Amino acid sequence: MPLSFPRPAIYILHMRNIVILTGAGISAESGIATFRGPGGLWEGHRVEDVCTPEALARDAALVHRFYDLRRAALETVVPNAAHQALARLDREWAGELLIVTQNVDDLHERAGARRMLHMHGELRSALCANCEERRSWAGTLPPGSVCPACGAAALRPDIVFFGEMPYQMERIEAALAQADLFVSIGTSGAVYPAAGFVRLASHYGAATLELNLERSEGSAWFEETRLGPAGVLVPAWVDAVLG
Ligand code: BJW
Repeated sequence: MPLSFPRPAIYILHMRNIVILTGAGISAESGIATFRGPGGLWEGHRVEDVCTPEALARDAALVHRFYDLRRAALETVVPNAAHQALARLDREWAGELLIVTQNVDDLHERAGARRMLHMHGELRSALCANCEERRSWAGTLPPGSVCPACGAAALRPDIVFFGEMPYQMERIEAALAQADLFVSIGTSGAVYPAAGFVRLASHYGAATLELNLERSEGSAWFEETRLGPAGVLVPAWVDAVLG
């Protein structure tokens, strides 16, 4: 179980390995809708209509169109202060750092973050359902698009649907096992395996911090929770860490 009180600030002086998990909340102030709650991305779409392998098989046109629209919408948004702050942390933090994002937008990398990965896929990537090759993709991706690697008409959005295995789980779990600090930013803690990272990190001895607009489903597992918009909380936290 987590400690009852936050560890003293001196702990920051001794930490070297940081793992950060980000969710839709970090991109909310850039104008990208979150998934759950009022005005959520799926308010007009039932999640099971757009985000399962079964839905893709049933109505590929609907699913591809949904992701085409979201890929196009990336052109209209820019990274916010929270993305910029994490990119600064990436540049200036001399210890180990891994930013694991559940987001399929590219705002972390556009802000300049490099030590990061997308565990739920990327809007600007296509996946071949036949040979599993992933490739950068711009513009629309109509159903039946041909994979340049294997020639099959099997390209689909490179999105991890419910029931599919998220990317790079071994690398994430290895980083969590080494982490001195695990920070979760703007995620509801409703979707596994990401929702379980806090317990894994705690189990291996990491301090745990949640930055969110409101308490997440897994809030009780964190040693410390700070509530507020990511655009305010994240730059303040990064300033404190870089001291
Ligand atoms: C702010 C803010 C601001 C707002 N500042 N904060 C029963 C029990 C347990 C698990 C399962 C179960 N049945 C099935 C499962 C597994 C399933 C699962 O978790 N289901 C749950 C619904 C229960 N998971 C899976 O299937 C995953 N695969 C899997 O488990 O494989 C097997 C496996 C086994 C063992 C090890 C490893 C794997 C795959 C999950 C794929 C998720 N894909 C999606 C879709 C992406 C494509 C798309 O974009 O359309 O990923 S679902 C969606 O949810 C998306 C997100 O990445 C993910 C998480 O959402 P997120 O980011 O937390 O957003 P929200 O909207 O939920 O929350 C926003 C938060 O921001 C809120 O907290 C706000 O307060 C906050 N916020 N504004 C700061 N300004």
